Amino acid sequence: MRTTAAVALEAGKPMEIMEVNLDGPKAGEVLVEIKATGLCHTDDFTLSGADPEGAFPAILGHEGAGVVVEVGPGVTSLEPGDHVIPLYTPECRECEYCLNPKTNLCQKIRATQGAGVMPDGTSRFSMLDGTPILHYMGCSTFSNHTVLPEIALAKVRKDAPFDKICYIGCGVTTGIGAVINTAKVEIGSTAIVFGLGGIGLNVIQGLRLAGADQIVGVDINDGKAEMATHFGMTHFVNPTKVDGDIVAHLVELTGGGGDYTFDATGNVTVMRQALESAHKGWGESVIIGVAGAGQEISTRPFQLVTGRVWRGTAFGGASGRTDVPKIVDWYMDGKIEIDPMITHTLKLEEINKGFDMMHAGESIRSVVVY
Ligand code: NAD
Ligand code: AHE
Ligand code: ZN
Ligand code: ZN
Repeated sequence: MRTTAAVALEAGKPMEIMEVNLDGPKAGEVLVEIKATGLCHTDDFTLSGADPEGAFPAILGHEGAGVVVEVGPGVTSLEPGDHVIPLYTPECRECEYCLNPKTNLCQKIRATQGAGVMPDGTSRFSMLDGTPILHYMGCSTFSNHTVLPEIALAKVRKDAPFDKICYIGCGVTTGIGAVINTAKVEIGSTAIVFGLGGIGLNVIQGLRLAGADQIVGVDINDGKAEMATHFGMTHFVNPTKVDGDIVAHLVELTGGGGDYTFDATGNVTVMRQALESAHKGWGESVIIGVAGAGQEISTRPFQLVTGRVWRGTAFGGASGRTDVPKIVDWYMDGKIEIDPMITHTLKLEEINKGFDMMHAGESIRSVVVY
């Protein structure tokens, strides 16, 4: 079939909207009509050329929701008409990783997914002249139709709005899951969240859900404070307006440091600040942000010797086929909020404008509706 997609032809260039060929689903695969997709900073990171795994031409996008159109041979858990959320972290339920409750990082298709192809080593997308186009994070939600492995789709209830629940495909689950699954924050905790964008705001709402007492938000953009307060932030700090050392300031503000701190910026200097503003003796710092090729984190080992813990999280530690339908229920039941964070709704033709607004700090989440 033919479908319409935003194609990333090369790093650092705007995507181009074009008709592309899409082959039907092979064994174990599913054709999905994407109804809506969010724009995550990770898409921007890959488009910029900073992603060591970035390869072009590719169809980016990994935060979608849609409807099953056709299933390939052997698919048993889905049928046409089912509503689904694509999973860049699949859940095969049989690999060594899926069988270990300590991780959500299913490795069943990680190698081919990282190479931009389906599990059989080929792409379903091509240009009209036949040139192959790579998949991205196994999802490619910047295409109106896409093909995914069955194990990379969460089946969700049919009454949930696509233009909101698409955000559960990355930002919502990552932020809330970092608090609940990865940090396992306890009631009454003190927390510091660096970066109040599409991920950091969901960390904040996760902290409120978990019953944290003090929730400090840190961002260089004052414009992010109002929304963060709505979601549960109790104190805002703009590091560009702090006299002296930001870590010392945060340690004083929290009475010794955060029980839990989170990086949702992707900036390695900020990651160090997050670690060092965790409480001596027990503070845990969770890295969510993704840093570019060649960038490294550092700190004095003494910071760890004296009891701070440095950890990271992917997709908020969530096992997607199991957890994502539950998070959709939380949204539909009013336990979590999504709507205010979706500040802009765009057509596919306007997708590059969405990334411009992300760069300018004007948006929280932009969502493309097909
Ligand atoms: P975003 O652009 O919406 O938000 C980033 C925020 O960080 C902005 O508000 C910005 O003003 C702030 N910021 C930038 N530099 C800062 C600094 N020096 N100090 C304090 N704040 C600063 O991005 P997002 O979509 O929220 O993504 C955040 C990060 O999380 C990105 O690196 C993204 O790639 C990553 N991410 C990781 C996962 C995962 O599974 N680990 C999932 C989604 C996103
Ligand atoms: N390709 C990058 C790594 C990017 C990365 O860490 N991605 C996160 C999800 S970000 C979603 O917005 C992730 O899931 N990581 C686990 C994995 O297996 O990729 C690089 O540095 O090579
Ligand atoms: Zn993402
Ligand atoms: Zn698995």
